[in-house]
Amino acid sequence: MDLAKEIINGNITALAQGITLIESKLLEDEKKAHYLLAKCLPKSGNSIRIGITGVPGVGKSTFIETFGKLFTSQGKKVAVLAIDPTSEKTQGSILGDKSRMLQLSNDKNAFIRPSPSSGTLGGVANKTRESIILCEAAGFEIILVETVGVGQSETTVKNLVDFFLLLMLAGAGDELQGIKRGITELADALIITKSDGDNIQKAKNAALEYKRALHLMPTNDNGWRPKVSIASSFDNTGILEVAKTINTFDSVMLDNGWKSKNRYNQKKYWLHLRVKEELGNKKYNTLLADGKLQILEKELQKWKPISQLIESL
Ligand SMILES: Nc1nc2c(ncn2[C@@H]2O[C@H](COP(=O)(O)OP(=O)(O)OP(=O)(O)O)[C@@H](O)[C@H]2O)c(=O)[nH]1
Ligand SMILES: [Mg+2]
Repeated sequence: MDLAKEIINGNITALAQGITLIESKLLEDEKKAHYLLAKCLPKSGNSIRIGITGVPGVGKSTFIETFGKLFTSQGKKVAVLAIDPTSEKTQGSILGDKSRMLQLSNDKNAFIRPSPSSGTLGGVANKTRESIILCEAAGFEIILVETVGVGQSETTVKNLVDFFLLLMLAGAGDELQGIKRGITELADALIITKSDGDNIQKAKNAALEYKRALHLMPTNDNGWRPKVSIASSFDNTGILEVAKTINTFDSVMLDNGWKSKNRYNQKKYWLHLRVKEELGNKKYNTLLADGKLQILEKELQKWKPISQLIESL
């Protein structure tokens, strides 16, 4: 079977096999994976990539279930991927609990894949980055990347997605803490979760506080000011609004050229990070000084997989 062809035809079994190949640590699989990526890359990119983060228990998986169903009900294909570098230690990786996504996991227009389970944060996230390429080649238009909010991972995920959602709890005594920690600077939207039952007023208050605080901050470099809203996955409230916000964001950023510019910058980020992680800092600095990386940066525009470019060094 020609795996690339099958993936591009939208064969989900082939997609799952392709991702397994990408995640494989066997040397003989590495070449095959590079070949597969090279074939899929020209068919990739036609999607909205959305990162979803927040502390454990904030309601990420439940949100993704409701949010994902909204898109599939509109006839869109939704892929859910995850980044959890701690999952090898804790065994149960995020998304291990498919029970939180029962409906979505039975939806023929959805594809759910747990986090690759070991390695450095950069290494794990890089596998997810490559998986995104395969999902897009298979025709998935909405890519959701779930990650646990553990400091460093937010920056990494930010470099994988077009739009970054930060889920927060109201009344946990942590209002505005995100702002102090600088996470909110990464977020394109802040959502106060579990806004249902007795919690609605608390959620509204928290949203107000965030709005006030964010108003004082400068806009992002793309002119976007983070949106603050409340939502409940249980009651299915506030979910449609988030989707609308993201659709607006996407069309504005497509039109003004920011989306493609940002994606190219992200590719450069991964090229540099992978070279550092795979070849070491010393070699990286030499390559940089010799202008070799700058040449590879240009190659990225020709749909060359990063893994293949690094191999050529
Ligand atoms: N009241 C209420 N509870 C919710 C809502 N969404 C999730 N929960 C509950 O919050 C708990 C955690 O939800 P998850 O979706 O597993 O949270 P998570 O952020 O994915 O958690 P981790 O994967 O462990 O990081 C569960 O008990 C859910 O039932 C909501 O909209 N309203
Ligand atoms: Mg979860």
